[in-house]
Amino acid sequence: MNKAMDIDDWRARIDEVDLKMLDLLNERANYSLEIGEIKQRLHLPIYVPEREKQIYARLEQLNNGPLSNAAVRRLFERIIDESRRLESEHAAAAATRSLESTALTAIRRKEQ
Ligand code: PRE
Repeated sequence: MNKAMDIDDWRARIDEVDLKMLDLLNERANYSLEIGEIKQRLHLPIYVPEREKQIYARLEQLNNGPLSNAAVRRLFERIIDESRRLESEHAAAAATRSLESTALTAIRRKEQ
C-alpha cells in the first residue's frame, strides 16, 4: 500500500516534469522556426552540422547525470531532428504558398 502510494507520488512528479518539458520543447521549436524563417530569407541551409556538434559538446560538458553523455546526445539528436523536420515543413508550406500566389497572379493577368 505504502509502496503504491510512493509510486503514485513519483509518477505525479514525473507528470509535472513532463508538462514542463513539453512547454520547453515547444518553446525551443518556436525558436528554431524563427531561425528557419531567417534562413529561408537568406537562402541558408536548414541543416548546420557544426552548430549541432556545438550543442552536443556544450550539453555533455554541463551534464551532471545520472544520464550518460551518450544518452543526452541521443535525446538531443531526436529533439534536433524534429526541429529540422519542423523547419523543413514550414519552408515547404511557405514555398507552396508562394507558388500558388504566383500562379494565381498569372491566371488573373490572363483573364484580364
Ligand atoms: C537547430 C536545428 C537545425 C540545425 O541543424 C542546427 C540547430 C536546433 O534545433 O538547435 C536550430 C537551427 O536551425 C540553427 O541553429 O541553425
